[in-house]
Amino acid sequence: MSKFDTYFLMNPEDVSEYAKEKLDLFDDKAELVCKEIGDGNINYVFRVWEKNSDTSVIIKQAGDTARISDDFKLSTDRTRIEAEILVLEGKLAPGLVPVVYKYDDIMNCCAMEDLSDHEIMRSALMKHEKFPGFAEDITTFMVNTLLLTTDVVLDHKEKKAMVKSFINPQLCEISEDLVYTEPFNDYQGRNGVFPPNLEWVTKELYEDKALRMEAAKLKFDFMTNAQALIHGDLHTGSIFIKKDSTKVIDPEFAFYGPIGYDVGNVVANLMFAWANGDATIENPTEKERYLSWLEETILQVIDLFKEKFLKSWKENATEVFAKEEGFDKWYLGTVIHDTAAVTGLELCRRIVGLAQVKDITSIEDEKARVRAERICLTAAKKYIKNREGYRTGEDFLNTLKEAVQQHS
Ligand code: SR1
Ligand code: MG
Repeated sequence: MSKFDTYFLMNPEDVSEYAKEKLDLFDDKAELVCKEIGDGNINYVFRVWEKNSDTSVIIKQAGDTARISDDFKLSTDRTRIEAEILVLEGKLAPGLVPVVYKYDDIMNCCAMEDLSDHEIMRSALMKHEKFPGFAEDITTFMVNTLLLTTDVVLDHKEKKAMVKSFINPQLCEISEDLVYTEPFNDYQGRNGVFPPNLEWVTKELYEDKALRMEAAKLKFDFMTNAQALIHGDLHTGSIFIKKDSTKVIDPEFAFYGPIGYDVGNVVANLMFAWANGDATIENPTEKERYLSWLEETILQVIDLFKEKFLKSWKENATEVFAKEEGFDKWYLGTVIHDTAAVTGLELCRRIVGLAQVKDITSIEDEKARVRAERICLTAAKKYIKNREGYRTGEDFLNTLKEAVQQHS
């Protein structure tokens, strides 16, 4: 009998005990320290380390509601999804995710590699740090985990079995509501619009019928387009980074959905970093250097993704029609249109919705924050409404720059 034979939500002392009993990392006499370090909206994340040694581990546990609010009742199966996806992603994109040590389906927790020598990318970007290898790493991660799980590459019966195994209805419902519906129709009254922008947001988002129509179409695409096994929440808070290493974490929102959902999340969150830098860096040279690096990174995320996608398609496609001349480029074109749409949706929902981003909310000067939000939302509307016009990284950047011009 063990105290861990029946599920309960652990505190740090329980987690230390758990680590000693259930993992092969520590011996019985080890003196362990444990701290809850999670700052996400969903789960509890504990770091456990041994005093006087370098051994440490992360243990992530799921509760039956989201940490951000008890309104969200969630199946603890999300931890199984997260653990299995991390293992799969580790095979498809070696070195770009943490190593999983153990998944426990009773305690609904997962033990994994401690990445304390890395930093959460959003926090690093808010200190205006640059990561020259990021575009290369994240595009490899996306092409490998996304294209290699589509019908282009996998046997269709195997792919359908994966669709079934990674069905994730409750976490998908969160995205359906928070990303696709509520930024344009606050029907649950959960949005958190910055008061000085309320009138502007009401006119530009809630009252723009054409925009709501496009959001409705995109929501139905998100719910029905089982294209690839997507991460489902690939923002800069789901990425650990240091100068020479990128690790993607937190795939609990994973399911079979549109590829552009992941790519668009990366692009939008780089734009939040851009908006933060633009609003807060005072030294003109420093600002120019940081914003140029972000612009180049946004451009590269799109252009390297496209280049690697077509190369991988040539090397890995198995579907007969995938070899039809021009089909690869047509397919990729639709992925870039979806990417533009999701860039816009993510920009909207993180500014007006329930789950906001610190890049924007931490801008202290009221005028600067109003402007930063309007730049992002103006660009967002174009990405959503004109999504079929986007082809290259430069197209994405031009829209951001036009929005800046409009609010200068
Ligand atoms: C109720 S969860 C709110 C948000 O946090 C997660 O990181 C996802 O982005 C989700 O939309
Ligand atoms: Mg998360």
